[in-house]
Amino acid sequence: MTGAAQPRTAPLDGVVEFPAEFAERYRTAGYWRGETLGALLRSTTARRPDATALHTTSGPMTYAELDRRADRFAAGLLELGLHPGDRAVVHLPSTPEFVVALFGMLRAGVVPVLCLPAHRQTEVIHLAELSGAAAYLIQDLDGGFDFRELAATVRERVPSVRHVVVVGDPGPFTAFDSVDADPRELPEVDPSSVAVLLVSGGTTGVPKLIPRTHDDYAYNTRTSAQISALTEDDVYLAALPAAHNFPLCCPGILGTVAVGGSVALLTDPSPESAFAAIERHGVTVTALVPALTRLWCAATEWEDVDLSTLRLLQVGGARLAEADAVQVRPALGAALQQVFGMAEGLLNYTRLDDADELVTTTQGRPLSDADEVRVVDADGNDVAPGEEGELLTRGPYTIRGYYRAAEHNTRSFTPDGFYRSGDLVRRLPSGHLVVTGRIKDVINRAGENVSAEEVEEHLALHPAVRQAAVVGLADDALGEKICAAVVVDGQTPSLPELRGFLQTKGLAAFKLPDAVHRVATLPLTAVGKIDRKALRALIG
Ligand code: OOB
Repeated sequence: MTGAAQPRTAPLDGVVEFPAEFAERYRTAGYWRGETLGALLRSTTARRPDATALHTTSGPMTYAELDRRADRFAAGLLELGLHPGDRAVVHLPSTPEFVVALFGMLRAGVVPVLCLPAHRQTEVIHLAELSGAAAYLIQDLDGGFDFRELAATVRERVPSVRHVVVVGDPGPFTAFDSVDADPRELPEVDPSSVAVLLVSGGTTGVPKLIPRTHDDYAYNTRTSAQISALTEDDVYLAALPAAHNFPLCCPGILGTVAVGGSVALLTDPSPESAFAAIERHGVTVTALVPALTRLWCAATEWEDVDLSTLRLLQVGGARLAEADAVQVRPALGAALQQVFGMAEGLLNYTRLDDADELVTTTQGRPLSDADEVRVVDADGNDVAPGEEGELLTRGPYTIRGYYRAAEHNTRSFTPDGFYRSGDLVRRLPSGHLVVTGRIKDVINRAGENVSAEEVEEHLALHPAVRQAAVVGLADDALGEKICAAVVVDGQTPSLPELRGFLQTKGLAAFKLPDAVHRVATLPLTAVGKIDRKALRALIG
């Protein structure tokens, strides 16, 4: 249904493009093949129309059916009045509708802004405003939360949002199932245009948007699939939220579709529900954060299930302790693959034929020969081999700038286009990286990135709080827990009170502090910034 006669999608404003000589190099080397993500599904469907694309609660959905539904959804979106190049905030749990909507949007040239299910009002309004979203896609209810109420607020506060599309009972909005029209000629989507806007963990007050192009994301997907040896015989379980880069594309859902395998989706990654899904669908590959990995390994002690189909467990998002890494094979019977990635681009994988020692003690090496990685000291000079430093990177699938964030980009990228990851690493002679810490102030709580500044900003709104600072402290169960230090007038608000207050401000549950400490003053650095290192020592 791609019509050559249709106009090409116009480039989005506020995107930092790859410099021409790099784009040229990546094309010539064959990293960028001029393919769109919508076409990925098309070619698998042509090859394997009757194979199972998705396992749904009402049975298997074939590639032919997924392809048809994606086309009908794309046509339905255009009929609704959306235009190629429009943005739409997608706020759906991991369901078949997520996959249909994603491919439909990719084919219509409508750019999805991929919110995580746990995001709430603050994040959604910010992302809708920043992207100038024309539509907001939600599930009616999820985990006891009514997204239609949130949608009403979003519409009120963000005038660009003209349409709310609801999976389930639509209330006053548009039903997902009604976004359905006979396939029509679809716009020609430029492979170098932005395919998706991913949401960053964020180092500043609010999340940033990460523009990933069809070309770069397709390369990311295809090569990840090769590294994980994914084939049409694989059944991939999306246990983490589908909107996250890891289960979406590393190789995840998109990688599985690219090779013609089957995808099973999970909204609850607890061992009980995940193990049942693995047994039911014969899952071969899945991806987890370290906290869940530990939980799953422990649960094999009491859950009596057959996990023998599982061949590969990918673990990433936060540092996996060696003690947990060595448990994976004995407990789950699957090989371990560590993945150190970032939505901004660079992915590191341990390889399937790496020695056990590398797999359990490193976070892998870059996906591509064209990934440029530098490890630098505080002055930006390369450290000696094996020494710790900040990871800077540039390459065929790493962004050159956040979306509509010119000022921020001058800090997050070097003048020659390297992304400053904020991660501290050591590089081994084999090229494998060991993540040793982070210089940016993002707290990694159970694999979720939480910006210290964002929580601080909200805490400071409490009437009794004069000043607030937030740091992550090591925690056995969570990796890091969120600890707030507050300077207060009068009585110190209790932890439950502060959490309740932040929730009324619309902060997502995973960002709420796990502990609160009263301090007389906050330690400051020489230039007057909060000295988190000193603070950690104070309250840790
Ligand atoms: C993944 O992506 P993001 O964008 O949610 O978070 C990226 C940050 C990294 O900069 C690093 O600080 C941390 O999360 N991280 C790890 C890690 N993987 C990510 N820290 C230590 N060890 C690891 N294995 O989290 C992500 C994206 C794609 C694949 C996997 C993870």
